[in-house]
Order: sequence, then C-alpha cells, then structure tokens
Amino acid sequence: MKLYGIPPTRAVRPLWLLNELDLACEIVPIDISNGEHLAPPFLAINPFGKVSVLVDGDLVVAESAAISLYLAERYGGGRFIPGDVAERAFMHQWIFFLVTEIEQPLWRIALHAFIYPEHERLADEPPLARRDCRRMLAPLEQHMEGRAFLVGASPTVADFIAAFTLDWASEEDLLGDHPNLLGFVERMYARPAAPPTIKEGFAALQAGISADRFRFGAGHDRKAPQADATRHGA
Ligand SMILES: N[C@@H](CCC(=O)N[C@@H](CS)C(=O)NCC(=O)O)C(=O)O
Repeated sequence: MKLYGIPPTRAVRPLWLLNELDLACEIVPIDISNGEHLAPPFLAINPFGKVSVLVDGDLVVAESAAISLYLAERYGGGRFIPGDVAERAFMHQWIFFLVTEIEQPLWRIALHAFIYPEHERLADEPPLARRDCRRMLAPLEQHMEGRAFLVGASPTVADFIAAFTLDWASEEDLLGDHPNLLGFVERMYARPAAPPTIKEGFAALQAGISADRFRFGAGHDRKAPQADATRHGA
C-alpha cells in the first residue's frame, strides 16, 4: 500500500488509522508548496490534485475520511467501525459533520489568510468563517460532556477524524472555551499510535524528518520521533 501525503496535511487522518491498525504502508511525501500535487504524475493517481490518496493494489481511494473508513473496514477486523447499524449511522453523522461543518470554515480561514494569492484574499472571510466554526463547535462541545468518544464506549473512525480536525481548530485558537473538546484532543493524541499534531507535523517538515518517522504504534519505534525536538513542536 502507498499513502501519498504527510503531516501536517489531512493525510494525518488515514495515517492515524494505519498506525492504530499497524498496517504496512509506504508514506510518499508530495510537495504541495512546489505544486507537485498539480503535476501530471500525481494527477494520474489522483485527478483531484489533492492529498491524500491511497493506492492499495488496484484500488485507488482519495478523500482522507473515505480512506480512513476504507482502512478500518478492509483491515480493522471489526475495530473502529461500530457493528450496530444505528451507531454506524452516528459515526457517519459525525464524520460528515466534521468535514463539512468544522473543517470547511477552517479551510476558508486558511485560504483567505495565507493560501490564496494576496490579491484574491477577502478580508471579511476569516472572521465570518471563525464565527461559523464556533457555531458548530458549540453542539460538539455539548455532545462530548461526560463522553470519552463520539459514539459508544470505544473509538471509531469518527474519533480519529475529530481529533485531527479539532487540533486544527485549536491551532486557530478556537478551542479555548471548549474544555470537553480540548480534553478529547489531548486524550486522543496521548494514544501510543497517535500521529504528530499539526504543530509537530510542521516542525518535522521544516526539519526534513523523513516520512517513515511518522509511523507510530505496535511495530514502530515511537521513541525515535519523540527523541528529537519535533515531538513537542520545537
Ligand atoms: N477533502 C479533501 C481535501 C484534501 C486537501 O485539500 N488537501 C490539501 C492538503 S491538506 C491539498 O491537497 N491542498 C492542495 C490544494 O488544495 O491545491 C480530503 O479530506 O482529502
């Protein structure tokens, strides 16, 4: 298997599943800053021109949430996907909620704060997006009162997607008044197989840390990445 994309991109989501399930997979860096995602060799794999994308034999799956679900369904042996149909519906509810209602405003902030060329950025967009994101964080904060996981008593794919997405919200200083969500993110990233946080991913990128160092969990040496300063975002 090959996963194209590395932290701190949305590739963190499928990477988290690869680590939790201890799956063998080559992690292939794609240099977005140099437009590698829009060059013909990558477009031949993922015509969306986005990371991440997974190649598993003849199967090519894009979209980080879809890849995460695929990995759990194909290789999880019942882990991270509820057996009960109602619980599975709630898992999907939260995944769609996270990528459409929480991530989209975060993406709007990024686009209008630093991704679009300066002349295309709209000054009104980041404050509006922050407002929209806050509005959707409120019910999630309420939902997490007294809960360890989004659905049921053990983690599902929704929790890994939530942890990355909320870490992103935290990077935008949107979680300060959301103790349940902050606690959830902290607990999720304390898992032995947790991938780097966004801050750690940026630091690793700058330090030129190779992609295979992002593999934690059973069979992978978590101590190595921790031993260098990047584990704590220095
Ligand atoms: N909905 C997609 C979004 C993927 C996405 O936008 N990835 C970013 C990196 S985090 C990217 O490829 N950016 C390049 C671009 O938008 O041109 C997913 O979750 O996989």
